[in-house]
Amino acid sequence: MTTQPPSTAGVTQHRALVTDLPGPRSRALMERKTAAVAAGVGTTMPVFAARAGGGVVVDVDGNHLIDLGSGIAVTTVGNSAPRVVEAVQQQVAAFTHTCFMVTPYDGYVAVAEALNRLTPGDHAKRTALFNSGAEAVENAVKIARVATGKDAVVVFDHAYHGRTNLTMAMTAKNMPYKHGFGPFAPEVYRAPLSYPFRDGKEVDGQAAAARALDVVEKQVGAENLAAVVIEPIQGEGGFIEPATGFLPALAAWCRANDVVLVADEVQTGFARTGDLFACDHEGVVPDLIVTAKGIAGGLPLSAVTGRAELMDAVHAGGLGGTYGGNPLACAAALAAIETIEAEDLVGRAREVERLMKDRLHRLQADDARIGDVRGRGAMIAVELVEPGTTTPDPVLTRELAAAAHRAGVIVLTCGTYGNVLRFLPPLAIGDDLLHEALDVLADLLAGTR
Ligand code: PLZ
Repeated sequence: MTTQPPSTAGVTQHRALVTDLPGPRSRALMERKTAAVAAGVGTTMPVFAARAGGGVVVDVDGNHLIDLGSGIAVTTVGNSAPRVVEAVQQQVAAFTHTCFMVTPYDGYVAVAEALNRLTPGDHAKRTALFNSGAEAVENAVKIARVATGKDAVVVFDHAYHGRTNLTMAMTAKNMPYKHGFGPFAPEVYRAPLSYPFRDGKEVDGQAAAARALDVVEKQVGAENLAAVVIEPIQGEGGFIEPATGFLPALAAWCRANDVVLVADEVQTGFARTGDLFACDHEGVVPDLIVTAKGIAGGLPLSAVTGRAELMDAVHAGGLGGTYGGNPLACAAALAAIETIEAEDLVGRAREVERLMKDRLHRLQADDARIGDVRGRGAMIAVELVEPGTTTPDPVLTRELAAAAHRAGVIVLTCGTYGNVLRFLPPLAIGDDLLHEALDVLADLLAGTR
């Protein structure tokens, strides 16, 4: 139950198109973008944002779009959430940067304390702050290597961990993330995931874990392995929830074999999945947890939090970076965390799941192209297939997403096969907007039959 009405940052909460999408101002800006910005930096929609709040993004032509993307799972507390705005305004007027490694400040320490308190497990913890998800994943690997004295890293099929050199090696999908950018960092090995929709019922969580661990033992060897890195629900890979028991079995194996279990909760963290962290769902306690995105209400911040003895294994000066734990980002994070707790956004994410899954299951019941409805909390997806099969339908997925965009609903796609429509609404969105977005989707599905 929300204890106060969700914040809308002064943005009227409705969908309204006053031009075709993209409108003339967006089209003009897109021309400037093409002339000025590197072609490799793509955009999901050719529509430029002017302001945003609640469940709405307003574009430069005055169109009001329903936001089912949250800037890729970032603005979980809403865009320009009031506590975030106030905290950042105060901080920006006090000081913008000293570098924590030069003259530290209390905001960084307070964020570390909050993460140590909130992340799974009641053991002694430490936290280090960085800027991006990829940077934090890299640092988790650095920490695991020093702490174990071992080199190898195991990741999974369909994984996404970032675009830097080490994290490209860890990310599964070639296009667009890796193509032409090698050679990649060595000592990264890939194990099969648990993917219930594609595994079928015969491969339960235990069996899928045994399959993965067999690959790890035969092809890597626990005595060479520093870390197993996994997204508890895969994000870019297709919102894949492993079967129950998969994550606990991996965790038990890591514990028994002196291997650091790293949960990449960059996309799943901070109430997104209807738990504060997705690991909480099955009571899995990772040794290190990587967070970013939803942590700071839209400001760039990421973190590695974990067992004190692992985190403190690194020599002084071994972890850092000019901007890591920037004071504005820390102020925003403290305000975002306060918002999550004060407004029970974990509970709100569960309500969003119920509403969306109820509607999507009803759509699925008479549309065989919806092969699977899955995800948790406000991280929900449909996997689109050729009717009655598991053969991916990326063309339909692309068409539906493009049509939703033209209708003023921001949706994203994902998945190794490009056939997953995913929904990541901000938790400041109202039920009426969610229903309206799903009405649009239902009409579009009906129109493509
Ligand atoms: N780990 C689980 O989801 C970022 C990437 C979008 P950064 N996902 C969105 C794109 O096309 O670049 C992500 C993630 C998981 C790590 C990352 C990387 O986080 O903050 O983008 O570096």
